[in-house]
Amino acid sequence: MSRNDTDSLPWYENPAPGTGTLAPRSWYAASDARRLSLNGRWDFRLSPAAGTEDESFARPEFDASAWTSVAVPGHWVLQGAGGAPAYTNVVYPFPVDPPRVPSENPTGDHLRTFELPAGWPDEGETVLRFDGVDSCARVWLNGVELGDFKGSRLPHEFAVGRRLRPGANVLAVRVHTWSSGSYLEDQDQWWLPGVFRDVTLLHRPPGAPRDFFVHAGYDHRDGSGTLRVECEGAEGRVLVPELGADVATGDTVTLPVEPWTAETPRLYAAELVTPGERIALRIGFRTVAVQDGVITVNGRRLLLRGVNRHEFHPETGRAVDARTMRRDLVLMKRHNVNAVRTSHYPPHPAFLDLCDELGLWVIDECDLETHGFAEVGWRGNPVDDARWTPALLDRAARMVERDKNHPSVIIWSLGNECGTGAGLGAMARWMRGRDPERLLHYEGDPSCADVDMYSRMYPTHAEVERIGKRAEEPPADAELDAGRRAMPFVLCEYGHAMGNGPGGLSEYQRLFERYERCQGGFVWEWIDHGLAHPELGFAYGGDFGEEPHDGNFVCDGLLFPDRTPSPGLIEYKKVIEPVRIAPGATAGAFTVTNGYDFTGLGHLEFRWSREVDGALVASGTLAVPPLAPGASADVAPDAAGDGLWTVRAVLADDTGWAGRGHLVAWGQAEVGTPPRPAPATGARPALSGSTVTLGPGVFDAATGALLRVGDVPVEGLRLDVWRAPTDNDNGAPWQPDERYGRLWREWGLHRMRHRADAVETGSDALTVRTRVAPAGRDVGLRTVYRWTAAGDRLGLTVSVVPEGDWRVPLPRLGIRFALPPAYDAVRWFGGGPGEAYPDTRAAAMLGQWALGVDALQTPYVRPQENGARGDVRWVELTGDDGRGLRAAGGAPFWFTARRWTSEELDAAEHLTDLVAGDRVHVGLDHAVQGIGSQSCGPGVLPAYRLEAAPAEFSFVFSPLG
Ligand code: IPT
Repeated sequence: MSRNDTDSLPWYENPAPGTGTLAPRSWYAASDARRLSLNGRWDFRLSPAAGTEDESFARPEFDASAWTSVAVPGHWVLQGAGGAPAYTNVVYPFPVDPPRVPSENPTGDHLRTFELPAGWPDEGETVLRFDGVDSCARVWLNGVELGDFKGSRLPHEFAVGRRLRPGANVLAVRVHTWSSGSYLEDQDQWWLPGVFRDVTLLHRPPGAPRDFFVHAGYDHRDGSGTLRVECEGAEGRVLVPELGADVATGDTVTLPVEPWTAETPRLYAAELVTPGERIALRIGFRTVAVQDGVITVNGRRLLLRGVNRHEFHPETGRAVDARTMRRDLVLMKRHNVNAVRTSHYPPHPAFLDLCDELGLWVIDECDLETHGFAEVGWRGNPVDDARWTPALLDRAARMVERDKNHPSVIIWSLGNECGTGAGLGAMARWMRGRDPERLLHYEGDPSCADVDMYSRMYPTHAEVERIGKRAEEPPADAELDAGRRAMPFVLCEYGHAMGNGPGGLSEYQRLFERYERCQGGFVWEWIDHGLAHPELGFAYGGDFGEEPHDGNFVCDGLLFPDRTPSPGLIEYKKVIEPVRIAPGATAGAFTVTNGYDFTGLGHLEFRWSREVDGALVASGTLAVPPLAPGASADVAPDAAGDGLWTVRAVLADDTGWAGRGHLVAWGQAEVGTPPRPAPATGARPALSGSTVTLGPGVFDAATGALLRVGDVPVEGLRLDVWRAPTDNDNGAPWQPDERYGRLWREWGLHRMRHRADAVETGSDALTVRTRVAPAGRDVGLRTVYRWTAAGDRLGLTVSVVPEGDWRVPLPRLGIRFALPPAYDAVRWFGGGPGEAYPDTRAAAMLGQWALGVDALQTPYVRPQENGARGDVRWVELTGDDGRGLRAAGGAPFWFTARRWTSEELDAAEHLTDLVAGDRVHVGLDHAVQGIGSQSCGPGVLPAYRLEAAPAEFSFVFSPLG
């Protein structure tokens, strides 16, 4: 690409950022200047290619009556207006030939006729603002071209001047799906063209500021705030009535204030008063720094308990309405999340207002990712090609200028996954120059040349620990090593929440708490990007026939697409809880630790309860002394006794994000010996015809198969090792070979065969000897079922001895059986109410729980193993008539119950493939393999691997009703 080449390219292929737009400035929600929203129905026409020179549609007299219409903000591909969404993660869906894009470049022409409201001022200027157009736009007003721009998730303004007319005006916008900007926007998400954020006409009165920059620092040593508002293009005063402050723009005032933190989002209502405009401000005083290798705010170390948030709505894509934005933040706050990385682009500007108000630390990330160049050895990477630098600087400026007045934003991020290059350095220099009061982040450059923190995605626990000790492997260059080793450390992405999981969050959290340098991280990611689909429920990559695509890798969130929290979010809430309540040294006592970074525990109320056999026997409130951040105290309820003690920390008052009583943190202790099932031995098996009866059990005499427990028919009870591999079992294609989903199938664990070797009727037991082994392999599990009984109790002890050279862990080890479909009411004592696996069990609270079989299922967008309950002592499955089966464990166990088999679950690609059969399939597991995070991260930690090893476990069954 030579200079002349790019000059001769059409505007949308030229790497230059645009023409005709105004310099960027800050976004604000309210002022007394007039504004007119141009959101609504727009006339729309889709053309298959960008090449058309026909611009007649932009002329005011153009007749668009034959066109269709779309909603703005919106993506036309989600509105039945032609075309379809397409998903790729890393790979560009077009040839990598920057800055050229395909001729097949679906082009949306948009038209909007609007009435200029009466009294719209003549004097001053009027600007037309686009908050987001994907991927580029060329704009005409009343037939006169205003200019063009790229930078999908960034604002662009034009001065409309005399082109605006009283009465009717016609705005024409041409949008191409692909542009040179697409090379800079290779984020892992759906490709969704359209005018997807607001379009607004804004009056700029004479004497109004062109822009302003609020500097509001906090000095934790003396409790003072320092305020200075730089104002460009006008002079004025800043009024902060609550502080009695009235200060000229440009002047500095220092006065006692309450600081802003994510825990205490103290905002002062203020006003910027200039001759032409009064602008409402909300000022938060805080100071961000790196001190002694640690990120601090207001002098204190931060622990980021974060999530990566893409903008997503299952119906409207990246056009996210205000209610949904607030909902996201309320859900985050309710789940103890204190930080958001706006992956991988600046969000809708109003989102940051909400972060200021509700209290979240924000890493604001620039709209920049060139990951697809990794597929071609990073050849031609725009961040390493000076011809793209103006576009990079334009993006940096549009983000920083737009968002610079938000106290919540403490870190700017250059972008995501761009490799390395001088363009990034240029962005960083500009950002530092413009805003030295915030920190810089970028993960993709291991030298950390441009940034203030060492950031990584998906490292193992072991590596995080080494980094925590500042003892990581040094990079080749000693100088770089010294620089980086002195830096604080964050995980910009970890805990890949794809499908069931992520596992191992607790272990990361312990590292963040242990090592000062490890300042937490951001789980990948907030929400599944499953698009609502009439036949499939939620669609993922490939469901619209696109090629290439990356399948369900787009569904890797802590929320399901409809924003229901997944078990991953419930687990994360518990793992990052800001108060630790742990069993204390003496029975019934608890150690309470304040894990907040800034506040005491005064906003919480502590409530205790004691349960025996699932019944509440006593409860009360617990007096916890004032505790500074990091401090602990031992406290004991004013009562004693055996049973299950639970202490809950709940909100003492209503907040902007949850009401009084909302559960923030909890801890439990079991005091005394938990009851164990009475033994079931002594009864004598009796042969009669083709069956053997043993206590309530009736067996097939020839095969030893259990047929009934009392009146309850039981089918197919046998050893089970298979589970429908989770996304984390399957791992990502680029992961090391220890990808169990694949290995398990290679080893044939999905097709185990059961050979009966002996059925022995003894004096007090029925013993069935078997060998369970995969077809095509020479490994096996010698499995002996020993049945005993006493009264109405039927005991089963299963012993398993592996044979051969097992080189893979087992998915699970337990028994399965099927019950009639009516036995679908489940009650259990154990962990609950939600799903748990060995490395995702922090949130499982001990207690007695009841749920229907259908409610036990977790609706992962791509069906997979789910719904296990852990630490179970007993479980009962009953029908409406109260009849059913109870199973108690010799030791705590795991159970699942579903209306389909693991094989059917495995075969399903979408939830709509799961069809309820005429059985309830029950799994009672002695042990299960952990979950890990290998769909894009480390696998299962060794402690949670279920190795094939000799095992023995037992259950006692009894009929109910
Ligand atoms: C990393 C990306 O930054 C993120 O956008 C997303 O794709 C995530 O992974 C996986 O879901 S990049 C990955 C190849 C490490």
